[in-house]
Amino acid sequence: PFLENVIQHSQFLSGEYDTTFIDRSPELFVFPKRKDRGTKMLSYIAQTSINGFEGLDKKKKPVVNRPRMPKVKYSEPIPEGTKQILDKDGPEKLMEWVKAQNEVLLTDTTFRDAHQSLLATRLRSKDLINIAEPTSRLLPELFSVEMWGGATFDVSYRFLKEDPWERLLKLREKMPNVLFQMLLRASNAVGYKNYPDNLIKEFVEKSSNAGIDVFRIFDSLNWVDGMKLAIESVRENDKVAEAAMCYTGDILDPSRPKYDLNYYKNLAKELEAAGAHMLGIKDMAGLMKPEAAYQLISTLKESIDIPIHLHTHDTSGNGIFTYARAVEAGVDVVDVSTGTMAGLTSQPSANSLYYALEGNERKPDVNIRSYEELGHYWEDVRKYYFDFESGMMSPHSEVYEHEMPGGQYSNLQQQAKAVGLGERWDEVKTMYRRVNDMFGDIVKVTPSSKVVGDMALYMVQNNLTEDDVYERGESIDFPDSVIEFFQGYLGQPYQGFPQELQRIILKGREPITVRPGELLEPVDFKELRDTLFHSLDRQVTSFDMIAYALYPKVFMDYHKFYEQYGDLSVLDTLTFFYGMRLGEEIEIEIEQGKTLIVKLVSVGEAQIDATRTVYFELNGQPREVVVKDES
Ligand code: 3PY
Ligand code: ZN
Repeated sequence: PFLENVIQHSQFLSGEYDTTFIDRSPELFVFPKRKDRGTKMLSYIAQTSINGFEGLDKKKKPVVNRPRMPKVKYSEPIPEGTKQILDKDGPEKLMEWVKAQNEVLLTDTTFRDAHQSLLATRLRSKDLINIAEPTSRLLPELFSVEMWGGATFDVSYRFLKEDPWERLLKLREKMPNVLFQMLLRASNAVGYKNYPDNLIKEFVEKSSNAGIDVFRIFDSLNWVDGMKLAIESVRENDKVAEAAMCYTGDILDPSRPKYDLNYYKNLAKELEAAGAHMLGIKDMAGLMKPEAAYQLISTLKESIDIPIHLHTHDTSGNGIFTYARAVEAGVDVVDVSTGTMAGLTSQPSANSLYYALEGNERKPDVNIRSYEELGHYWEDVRKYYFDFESGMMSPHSEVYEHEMPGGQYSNLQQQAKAVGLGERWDEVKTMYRRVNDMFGDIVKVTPSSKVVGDMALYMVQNNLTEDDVYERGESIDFPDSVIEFFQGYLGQPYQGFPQELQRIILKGREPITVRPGELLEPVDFKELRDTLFHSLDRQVTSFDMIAYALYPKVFMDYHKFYEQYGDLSVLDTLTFFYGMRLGEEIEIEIEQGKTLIVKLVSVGEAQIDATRTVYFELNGQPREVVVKDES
C-alpha cells in the first residue's frame, strides 16, 4: 500500500520530488492497515488455547449453555425515562422531579459495581451490550444505570483489551431512555493518584459528550477541596453532580466519635454549598447499620434540600434492612443490583428490596417480572466468569471489624496470595484494621484503601507490629504508596495526619498541604496528540489522549495488543478467556453481516524450540498458526 500511495501521486510520477516530499505530504505515509483480521484472531485463539489467559490458571474451557434472554417486543418504541427529563429540562428540574416521587427510586449497578465487587470487574462489553436494550425496555422506571467509572475504565484496557469509551457509546445507543451514571474519584478521575486540573475537566467533558449523565463524585478522604473542581466541571456540562460522602466508622458507636452524626451533617451541607445537585452517601464497605441509616438520613433530610442517594454493599447481609430503614427516613434513591448479581460484596438485590417493601407506600415502581427475567440472563452469563469469583460463600459480619470496601476484598486477597500470604489472609484483614487505627482512623476507599492495604500486607510480610514501626521506623523502607499518602499527594485527611507517624514515614521529606492539582503541570494536549500520532500510526481521538494521559503504559500496552491481535471485543467470552477445544467450531461476527467460522482442527507436537503448530479451518479453508508453548 505504501508504494501504491506514493507511486500514484502525481508529483512522484512527474519526478519532481525532493527530500522534503515526505515532510510536505505526510498523509501518504500513513499506511492503510492490512485487513488481516482473520489471521490476528486465529493467533489470539491459538495463543490462548495453548497458553491460557494471563492471570488465570490454565484449565479446560467450561461448557456453559447460551444465556437465557428475556422476551422483549423490539418492534415497539423504547419507553421514555429519566434521560429525557434531564435532556429536556436540565439537572435542577430533574432533581425537583426526584423529590416529587413518593416511591423510592432505584439505581441499578449490575453493569458496574456489582461485577466490580463480585467478579473482579471482568465483565466484557459484549455481555453488557447484549442485555442493554432489553434492560432499557424492561426497566424504564429506573432512576439510573451505573455502568462506567470506578475500576471498569482501567480494567477494560489492562485485562479485557477493550476500549471503555466504545463500551459507553455502544451502551448509550442501546439504552437511550435511562440516565447513565458513573463513579468518578474526583481528582483521581478513574485512576489511583491525583491528576492535573485540565485533565479532570477534559475527562468530564468528553465523558458527558459520550453519554454520562450522572457523575457520582467522591474523594477518598472526604476532602471537599479535592472535589470542587470535578463538581464544577460536571455543572458546566449541564449534567448531574452527585457529590458523595464516604461512610466510615459507626455513628452508633460512642467510642468512635471522629465520624459522628455531626461530621456527616456538616459534610453534607458543605457539599450542597459546593454545588452538588444531589447528595450521594457512599457506604463502600457496607458498614451502615439499619439504625444508623435511619438516624443519618432523617438528620440529613432536615439539614439539606437536595435529594439523597444511598449506596451500600451487602457484605454483612444487612443491606436490605439498612435500605428499609433509609426508605422509612425518606431516602430518595438507593443502589441495587439484579438479584442474580446481588448480595455479598455486591449491592443488595433489587428483587429482594421490592418484596421487602411489600405493603409500604414507598415500594419501588418497577416490574418485578422484568427483574426476574433479566436475572436469568445474568445468572447464566455469570458462569462465564466463574474463575473470577472471590470464593466468599456467605455474609461476612466481620466487615464491621476490618472495614474493607466491597471492591477491595477479593483484590487484596489476590495481592496477598501473590506475595505468598495466602495462608495468612486472616492476619492481613486484622492488620488492615490496625493500620487504619495507626493512620488516625481514615476513610478507606480507592485509592486511600489501597494505601492501607499495601501497608497491611507489608507489615504482615515483614512481621512488623505497631511498636516496631514507631521504634525502628527510621530504618524501614515503607511502600511508595504509603510515603506518597503521608506527603499529602492524595489530599488531606479529616483532622490531619498523625504527626509522629508522618515524621517517621517521610524521613525528612516535606509534606504538602495544598490541593495536589495546584502543583501539577497541566497536560499539554497538543504535544500529547503529536506523541500519540507518531506512536499509534493512526488518527488520534480525544478518548485516546485522555486514556494515555491517565495511564500511559496501560494504554500503550493495550494498543500493542490491539495491533497484534485486532479487535477482540467481538470474540465470545469463553473463547476470549479459554481459547478453543479440539474439534470445536465457533462463529465470530467481526462486523455486522460479516462472520468468521473458525474450527480448531488439531494441535501439533511440541518442537525442540517449544513451538506447536495449531491447525484451524477459517471459513472452510485450512490455516496454520505457530505458537510457543509456554508450559
Ligand atoms: C471505586 O472507586 O472503584 C469504588 O468502587 C470505590 O468504592
Ligand atoms: Zn460501591
